[in-house]
Amino acid sequence: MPSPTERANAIRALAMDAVQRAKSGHPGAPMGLADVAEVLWRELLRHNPNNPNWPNRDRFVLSNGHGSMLLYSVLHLSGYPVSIEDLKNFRQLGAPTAGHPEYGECPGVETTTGPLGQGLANAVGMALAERQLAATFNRDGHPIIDHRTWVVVGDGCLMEGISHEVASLAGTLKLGKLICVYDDNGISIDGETKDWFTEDVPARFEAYGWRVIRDVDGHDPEEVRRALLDACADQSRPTLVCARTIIGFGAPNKQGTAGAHGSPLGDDEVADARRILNWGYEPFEIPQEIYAEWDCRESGAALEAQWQDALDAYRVAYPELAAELERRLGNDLPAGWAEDLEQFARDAQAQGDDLETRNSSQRCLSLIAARMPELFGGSADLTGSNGTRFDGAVSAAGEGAGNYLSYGVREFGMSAICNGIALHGGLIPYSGTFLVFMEYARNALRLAALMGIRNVFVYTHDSVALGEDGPTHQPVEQLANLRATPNLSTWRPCDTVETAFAWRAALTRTDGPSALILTRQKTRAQHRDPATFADVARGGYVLVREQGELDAIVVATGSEVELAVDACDQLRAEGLGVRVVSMPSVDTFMAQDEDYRRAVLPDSVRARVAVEAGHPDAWHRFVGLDGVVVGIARFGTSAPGNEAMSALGIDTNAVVEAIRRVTAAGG
Ligand SMILES: Cc1ncc(C[n+]2csc(CCOP(=O)(O)OP(=O)(O)O)c2C)c(N)n1
Ligand SMILES: [Mg+2]
Repeated sequence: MPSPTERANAIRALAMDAVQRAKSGHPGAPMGLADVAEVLWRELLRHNPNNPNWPNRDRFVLSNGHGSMLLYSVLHLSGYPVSIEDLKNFRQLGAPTAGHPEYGECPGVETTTGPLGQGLANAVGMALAERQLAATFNRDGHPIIDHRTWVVVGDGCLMEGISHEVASLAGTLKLGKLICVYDDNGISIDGETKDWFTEDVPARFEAYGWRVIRDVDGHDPEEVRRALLDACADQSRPTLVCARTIIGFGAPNKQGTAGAHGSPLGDDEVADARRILNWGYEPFEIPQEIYAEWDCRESGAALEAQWQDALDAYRVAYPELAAELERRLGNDLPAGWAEDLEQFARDAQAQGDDLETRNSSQRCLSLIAARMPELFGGSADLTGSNGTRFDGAVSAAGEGAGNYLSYGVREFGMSAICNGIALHGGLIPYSGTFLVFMEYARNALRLAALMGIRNVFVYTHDSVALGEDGPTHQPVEQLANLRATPNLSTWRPCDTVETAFAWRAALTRTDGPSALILTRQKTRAQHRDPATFADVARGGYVLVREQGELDAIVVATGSEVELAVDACDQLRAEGLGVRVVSMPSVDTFMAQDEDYRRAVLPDSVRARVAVEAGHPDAWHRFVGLDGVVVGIARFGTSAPGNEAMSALGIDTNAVVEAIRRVTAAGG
């Protein structure tokens, strides 16, 4: 019978062979972590290779995503639909075995990892989601949601600041079903970490309130088993298991050095490693008896079947709760919320109240949350400013069920935690901060877009008009950055009506995140033609139609829409036919059919102006070389909001002047 080491050597061989064949990749971490993975995946992880998405499975996150061959190997060996051909095609075009694990590309990959540290944050989000769902749905004798979240981190993840943010919060929240294994190998790319990473990691995690299991020999399966079982036994707080490992274990010359980290070992070294590991098989050859030992399909099916039985019993005992749970796990939104939100928009249109769009957003949220219990909100210590807390929100910081979390001043951690919540399923996260601090969270937003998950980012204080806090807080280039992010839908509404449409779009969207860009200051409620009301959903529409000839078009977003409308009114008196196009969502508008886009922005009219209190460059796609963009290409200034706007050239006069210029130019 194969020994644990032989089973682990299957991972080592697959990792070094796949990296060798791809001529690139990271053999070191998989070879170093093979013994840990062998115990965890074969004995402790509760998963079903036949149904990688079984809702009550344990979650596993490889935060050190460069070790992707570890994950692909164990998925293959355990019986997931990841074939030996897939491993041979590691890192090749179209293969599910991408350089770093990609969510949605490979069965069993729970999240996209590679940007170090974020996997740990995703795992915190998953553990938090599990606890919330358990608190909501479990009843005595019916622990229908009950699973662990496992995450493996390397030195790199723990050097990254985000690990501090999220480990600190996980400790405070006492996420007891979160178990983190630290691949403590003392090596990162530049060499031995003793010159740049010397803090006492166990003491650091203890200070966060974690339980720490120190000094585990990561190559001794017995010790690893004991540590992991021990970690499972205490659910009062998260656990860090510090596993000392040797990077590239088995490669005679490169093990224990950065040379094993990120490049193929080389043919000779691979051959020597085979000898040292006593692995006498050809590349990609795994003997049947080792496959048989790894195969988790039967045990996994049994685990899921047990849960299905429990679900049947739960359905009988709590039919309504069970139906609600299944609705949420099935990603079905509750009936009626979108219609109610549209009615809210119609009422807002009729009432015409001038509001800060952050305040409009809060009203939308209160309406939605009352109908959508899976909504899970929060803010990075700006709850009041962001307007993210809805009526009746309950704190999720305690043991009981909640739907709102104060994440503390942790923008990046919060955003990546929300990715984890979205990935877990059963909850729909949104989170708030100031637009300018989006940058702290930038890469989590990018990963949400890359993964195509529903996660809503609320960014308030959206321009220099926020005023006295000055240039450190006044966003300028952020909107351009958001709009340049593939698969992110960005909305900058001008009033309550557009804000309601933005929320509807963000929550209806299932294949990617949305950013809602909201004002600190009041904006004017706009009049709309009932015939075009529904066009708000198209992301760009004719808000004010020209009288007579169409002489010029002004495109505006958010708080600048009212400047465009005022300019249009002023010029109408002079006999100029100006059309105002409100474009709250450029990406949504660009997704409309060409006929619609041309009807809004007729090709024949080249006299065009765009106005937005942000960086102007991107607007030239709409106004062309003949057009003028009234924007801000410098940092802001500390002054009351409207003074700052005027000082930076964003006011009605500037728009009027710009229109005069483009019409005089004969466009
Ligand atoms: C945010 C981020 N910065 C830099 C990198 C590039 N990078 C990949 S692995 C690595 C070193 C990681 O060291 P460690 O986690 O100890 O991995 P090991 O060498 O032990 O496998 C770096 C800097 C990255 N993937 N993500
Ligand atoms: Mg390391």
